[in-house]
Amino acid sequence: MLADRIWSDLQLATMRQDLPGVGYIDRAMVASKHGRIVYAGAEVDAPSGLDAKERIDCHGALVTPGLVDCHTHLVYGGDRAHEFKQRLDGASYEEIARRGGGIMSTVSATRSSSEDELEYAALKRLDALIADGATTVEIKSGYGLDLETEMRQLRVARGLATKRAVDITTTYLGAHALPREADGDKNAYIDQLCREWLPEIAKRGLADAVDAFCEGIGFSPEQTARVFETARSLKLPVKLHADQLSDLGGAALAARYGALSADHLEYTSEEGAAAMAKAGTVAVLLPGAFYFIRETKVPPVALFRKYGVPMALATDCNPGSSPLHSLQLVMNMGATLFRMTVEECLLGVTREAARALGRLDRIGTVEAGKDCNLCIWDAGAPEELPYRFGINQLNSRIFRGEGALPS
Ligand code: DI6
Ligand code: FE
Repeated sequence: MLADRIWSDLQLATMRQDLPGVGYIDRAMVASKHGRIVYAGAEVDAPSGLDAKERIDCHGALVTPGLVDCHTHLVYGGDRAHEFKQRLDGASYEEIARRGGGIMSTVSATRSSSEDELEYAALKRLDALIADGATTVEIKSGYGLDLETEMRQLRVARGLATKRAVDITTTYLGAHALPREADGDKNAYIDQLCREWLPEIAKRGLADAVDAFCEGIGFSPEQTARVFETARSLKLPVKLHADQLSDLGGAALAARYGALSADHLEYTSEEGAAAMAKAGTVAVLLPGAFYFIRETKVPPVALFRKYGVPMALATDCNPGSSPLHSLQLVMNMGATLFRMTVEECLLGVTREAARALGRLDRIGTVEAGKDCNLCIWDAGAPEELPYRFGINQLNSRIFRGEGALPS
């Protein structure tokens, strides 16, 4: 067969499920045709007659799948650096919120931003993620909280895929916070979301999934369940911001609705972990938010291991609790803050993140049939990726078979 490109002399961390750990293959090669992988494996096992129009010698570099950021809030107006400064100067979160700050300040800034302004700001953040190795990025709405602005966020998010060589998936997070005009009536807000907004967003095909913030300062388990019922009736998969600040049984609730993922999970109980394992719900851990809000309760990684819950890692890139734009740093934080193993950190930003998006059929591992999304690293061993921080170890990034060649 004549492929388009062959990358040879790789140390390939395939992340294949049928191989242990990171699915490591030494002296490997990858061949792509029309953007898809046609062969990935040992050079000595390559089918005879496999050749390519272009061959790239990678001189023993480590290669992984393109990284997958499965939880971001990338599209929003303004920023919250001034609040960060106020907090360092001694103001409490509550004081800042009372002055109209916190999540509501981002809602105001997002509502008053045009589509172009939102896109311009989002592209800067997206470019940082791309330069760091991301080839797929999930983006949530949730800073509009009215139909028009939520749709604007989702349209901008979808449009980013036409501006950059990257896959975007979108998530409707209308149940993120209660806007001022709702006058404190969370039930009425959820009524309107379920009756009018979510069906409209589904009809327009603007969201690939539906999320909610189940928390004292967000929405109750009952309100969350109503959102999930509506999503299910519209055939949209669900995921949940669960057990971030307290244990409201969010993980078990997500599992009950067959959620793709439950995210944060600092306060998840043993029952929650067991329920997630049964439902196949991925645990998405977000060390950037843990670090930035100085949380001290670590998510129950040992329980997730015990029950066999797949663990993903993501940036949670957002202006309030995690202004973080690097999956490489996320790997390091997964290791240092959550004591995850090297294998768990690498799988967390590739295969398990793809699973959390319901996209494992197309991305997340390096094997024949999948999109040819690769990261070629200035590293020779997998442990080098979570080991160094504050340095970009990406040599080149391939998206659907195309991209910069290694230097
Ligand atoms: N959990 C978080 O950490 C963020 N949203 C959420 O549901 C906070 C978002 C913000 O402060 O803007
Ligand atoms: Fe989040």
